[in-house]
Amino acid sequence: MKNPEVAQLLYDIADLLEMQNVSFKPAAYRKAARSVETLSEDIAEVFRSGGREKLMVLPGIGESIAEKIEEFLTTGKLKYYDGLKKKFPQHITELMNVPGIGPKRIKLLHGKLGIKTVADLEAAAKAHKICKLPGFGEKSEEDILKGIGTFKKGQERMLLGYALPIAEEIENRLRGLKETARVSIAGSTRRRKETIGDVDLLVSCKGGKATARIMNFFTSMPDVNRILAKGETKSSIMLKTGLQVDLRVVDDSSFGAALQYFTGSKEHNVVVRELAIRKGLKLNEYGVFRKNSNRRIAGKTEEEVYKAIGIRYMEPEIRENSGEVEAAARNKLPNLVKYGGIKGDFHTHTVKSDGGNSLGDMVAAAKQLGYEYIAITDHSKSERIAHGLSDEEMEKWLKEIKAVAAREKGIKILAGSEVDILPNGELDYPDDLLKKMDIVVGSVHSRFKSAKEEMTKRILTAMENKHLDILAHPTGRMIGKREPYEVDLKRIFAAAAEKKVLLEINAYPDRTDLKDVHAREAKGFGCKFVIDTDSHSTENLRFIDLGVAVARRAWLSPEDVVNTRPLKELPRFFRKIRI
Ligand code: DGT
Ligand code: CA
Ligand code: CA
Ligand code: ZN
Repeated sequence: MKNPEVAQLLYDIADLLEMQNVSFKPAAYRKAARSVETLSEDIAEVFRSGGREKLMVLPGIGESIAEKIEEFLTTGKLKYYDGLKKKFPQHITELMNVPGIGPKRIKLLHGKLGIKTVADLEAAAKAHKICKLPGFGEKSEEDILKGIGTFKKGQERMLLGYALPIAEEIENRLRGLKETARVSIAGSTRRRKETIGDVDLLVSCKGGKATARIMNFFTSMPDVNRILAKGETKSSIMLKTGLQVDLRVVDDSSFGAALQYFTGSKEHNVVVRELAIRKGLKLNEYGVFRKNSNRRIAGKTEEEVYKAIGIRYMEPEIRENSGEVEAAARNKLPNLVKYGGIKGDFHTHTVKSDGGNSLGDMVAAAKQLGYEYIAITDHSKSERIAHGLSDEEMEKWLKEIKAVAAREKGIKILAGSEVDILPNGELDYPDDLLKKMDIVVGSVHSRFKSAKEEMTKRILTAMENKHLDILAHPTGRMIGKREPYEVDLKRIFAAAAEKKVLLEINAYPDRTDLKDVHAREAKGFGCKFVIDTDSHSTENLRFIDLGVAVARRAWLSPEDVVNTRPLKELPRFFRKIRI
């Protein structure tokens, strides 16, 4: 999968161009980067199958960028990029990835303090050298240190949305080998945690000799950068994308026990093992054994392992020692939302604002997914960078969407907007315009650093507006890029339940906002949810399962999530949707 590498290259070019005060081009490169980053197919494969022309079919990729991607894919280098970099200190692109400092400040820090790397930056901040520079203060120095923290966290762990396709690709390759019997992803990837430290894979093999062949195959895959360890039963590799993958090979009779063990979490395993001991049993990665006789009573499947200990099988997403073992013992496990159980998306963008595809493309893609409905929610006027629509433009756009909706038979198209929640809590369009929308999604997109009370009031005020249907990405975080804003979530949840404002679980890979623990807490307040992709292209619609994963980790049932409901039930949850 070449996508992360190519996307990073395009992002870096955008940053470098921005540092030279070039206009328009940086935005074009960022759009292209996002398009590649979120592509489901391997970009190298796209290129192989149809050359530069095929690349140019992708949203946001024109001839000049396609040419550069081609050069990078065929030679592994890009002259244009190397040329741009020459004009700046060596590690400039690394510094650009630290949230909170932009091109101008980097130039200044380099000029005044000779800062070249993130390590330099951290040292200078800790030595209080930065706060003394013109235009900086104690606060901005603190912010830089926080930004470095966010950056480092982001370096150590990969987003689930990017790690999962890579893991699944390797899983499929292993499954294709004649030597393997059963193959599964394990660890945090199987539990669908929002970020992944390393990917764990488990296979069982047919016969003893097969082990070596499986390991040889695994360590010599083309995307391996380094072999970290290679043994009979365990190997570790580092992929070119910087992701570590561990593979364990076990006997097929122990596959269930090994899968249970290596799926974790560690905390879940501790509790399950204690329970086994209390029942006079012993549990390890080889099976469940009677303590006295050491006779094995289970191990082939996970279901069998849990059953032997006297509890129900539980889905990997809830194995976090947060009450699941007790629930399983009392037969009180939740009925979790299902992958593939979503019937529509309430938050999507088109080329009308900052999306990469047309209304027609988005609708066709939603139909392809078998959806019953899709809401088109382009940005409101204050979102200048995202080409938000003025009152008049939005009014006209709603009419256009509704005209298309009236002709469309295969899917219900809802005309709406992602409307900014302004700093004073007002929505970014007047009420008589909001009234014309089938659906209103409200978002905070500015002043992320407001004090907690101010931000809380801002959102509570927005929820007073009876036109608001959905509170989008309620904490504003972007994993590895931006910390959540300070807000009193308990008060937000209480108000959302009371005002019947739906809370979004935004499925976009670096958002997953609300996150698992917050969504679970909100359910306790009686809140209802929607799972949305915030798609900026047709490709993004498939992120929906990342949102379903969050909902499952939050113990949500289909009853809690409005877009598991068929179209005919939507009027129960939205004031203005008519069917
Ligand atoms: P990660 O990689 O940080 O995203 O998180 P995990 O959960 O994938 O952790 P990892 O890769 O260190 O180990 C995979 C699983 O193996 C883990 O979820 C549970 C199991 N495991 C690893 N070490 C231990 C241990 O010391 N005790 C127990 N009970 N289980 C362990
Ligand atoms: Ca792991
Ligand atoms: Ca591991
Ligand atoms: Zn959006």
